Amino acid sequence: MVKLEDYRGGETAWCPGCGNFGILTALKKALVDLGIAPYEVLIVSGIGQAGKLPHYMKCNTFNGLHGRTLPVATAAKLANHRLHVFAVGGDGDGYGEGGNHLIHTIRRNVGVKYLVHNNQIYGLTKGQASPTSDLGFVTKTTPRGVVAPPLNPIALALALGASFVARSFSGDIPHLVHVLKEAIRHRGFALVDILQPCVTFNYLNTFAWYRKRIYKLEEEKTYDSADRFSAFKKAQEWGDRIPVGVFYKEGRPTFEEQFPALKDGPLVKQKIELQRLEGLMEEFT
Ligand SMILES: Cc1ncc(C[n+]2csc(CCOP(=O)(O)OP(=O)(O)O)c2C)c(N)n1
Ligand code: SF4
Ligand SMILES: [Mg+2]
Repeated sequence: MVKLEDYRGGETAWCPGCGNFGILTALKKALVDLGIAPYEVLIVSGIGQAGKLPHYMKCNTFNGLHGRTLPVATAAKLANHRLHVFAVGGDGDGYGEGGNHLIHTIRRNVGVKYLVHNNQIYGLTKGQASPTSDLGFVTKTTPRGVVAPPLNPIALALALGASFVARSFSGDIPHLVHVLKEAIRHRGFALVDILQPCVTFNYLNTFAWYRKRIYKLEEEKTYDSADRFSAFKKAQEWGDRIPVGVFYKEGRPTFEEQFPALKDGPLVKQKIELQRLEGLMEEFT
């Protein structure tokens, strides 16, 4: 039986009280609840405080360049589509530097689960405004306040035809575990935007600020997560009331399901014809 200790990784270097801890705990718990063992999991990350998460878990991990998690995760999923592949990163990493990759990974419906630690700031580089910083938010690089409106990741994903779009809060671990389990069970790409307070640099979007505003879509009896237009309407809410939960999900073919070469099993398990490989290598010499 899989246990939480099986996933225990290295010493953490996050600030005490950081919202990232809740995400680390919830991800391990969701995997254990679903009986998924560390050898079946790959976590890909780029650069940032969020990008350190794979260092703190014992499983397959890959730490690459800032904003480039999704191409790596896509390649890994195609090489071994039986693996549970996660991409994790910050709001800067995913919605700024890696924005272009997000668009095309959603469009392709690659079976990767994408966890965005959305602290509405660049944490690792000491507190510059990010694409999701609220209007008027003052930082060292925006001393008169942010003037561009924030990117809305939920609305963006819905508009691109994402097959699973959710938001949760790192201060509510049971809710986050529930949403992560839903995302893992979903076939295809899943975006989970996680509201993650940065206790050192984001003085505005604190745990208390979120707790006052958050409400759960699951508790709205009439909410239908199969209706993209209702989801789009909910995605516009931000400020006094902030919805969390699964905004939208639908079943549609995944990217990897459509490759004939993968029908015989994962590429990593298939027999390689060495002669063909040698021929290919020769072309590069
Ligand atoms: C190509 C590139 N550009 C910029 C940087 C500098 N840099 C490192 S982390 C970071 C922002 C991190 O913010 P975010 O992705 O929100 O992660 P957080 O630290 O908040 O978790 C930046 C700009 C870099 N390492 N590589
Ligand atoms: S700077 Fe912010 S995001 Fe980074 S570890 Fe500290 S509290 Fe967390
Ligand atoms: Mg950030």
